[in-house]
Amino acid sequence: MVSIKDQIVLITGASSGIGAACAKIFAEAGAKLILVARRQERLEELAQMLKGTAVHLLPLDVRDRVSVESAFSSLPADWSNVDILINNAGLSRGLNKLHEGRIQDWEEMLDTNIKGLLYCTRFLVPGMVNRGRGHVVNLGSIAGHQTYPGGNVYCASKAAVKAISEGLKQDLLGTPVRVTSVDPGLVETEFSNVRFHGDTDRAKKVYQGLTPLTPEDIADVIFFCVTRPAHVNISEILLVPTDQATATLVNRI
Ligand code: NDP
Ligand code: 8X3
Repeated sequence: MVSIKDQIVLITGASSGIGAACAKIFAEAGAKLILVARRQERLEELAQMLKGTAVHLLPLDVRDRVSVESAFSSLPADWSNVDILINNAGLSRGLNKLHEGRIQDWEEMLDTNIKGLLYCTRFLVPGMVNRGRGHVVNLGSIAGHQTYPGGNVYCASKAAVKAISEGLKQDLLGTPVRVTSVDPGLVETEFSNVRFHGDTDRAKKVYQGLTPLTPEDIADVIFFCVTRPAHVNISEILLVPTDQATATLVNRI
């Protein structure tokens, strides 16, 4: 098992859900954490909770290429050699039929889930290649494997993440830098609340009558992937709750 102690782990979307759970598991293992999200106060609360861990906060919007580049290139010297990039920031907006969809929602999903992930990857991976060490973990989704009604643009964004992970792995062949796509099914986080623009009752119904995955379940799998020996690359993991067979086939009581 590869030791995580003192490795620099940059997590996007660390202010909630899967990203926050990743911060906790990597903190317990002694990593140094760079935490990225838009909600600075949430990042500060998390850093407070992780007292004793070296934490550097980068409150920014991953859609803003200039601020991503400027924040990453101005990291202090003892924070600049990122070992593990967890491209987790992402969201869905709406569950409308494509021909009735809100264009603003589409742009937000595509700009965050695809372009934001690309900016972070583009700015950090060259350093990994130069240093001869590194691991990129992308949060894909079951939605990148199977399109479901109303999922259209969100599913497309996660299908793009799947293609980008595969492409990056191919382009990094011959270097020791590893690429993993972690593709969950239903995980109870703020995800559905964001998808339904704050309609918490509708969001709750997504997980009603079944046992969803928890953010900690996903963090656990990510931690497992990055701690495998250097010659092992787990390319892709699709994980679903036991109550979920496909994107749309679930067992509810
Ligand atoms: P949450 O809504 O709980 O967390 C999303 C995180 O992304 C937040 O920290 C949010 O922070 C951050 N984020 C969103 N937009 C931006 C942005 N423009 N710039 C920076 N950070 C941003 O959802 P999850 O934890 O569930 O989602 C994490 C990832 O997992 C996403 O990529 C999602 O698509 C994926 N996923 C989720 C599944 C689920 O069922 N929950 C299943 C499969 C995949 P802030 O708002 O502070 O910027
Ligand atoms: C999140 C899982 O099924 O809601 O990516 O799209 S799903």
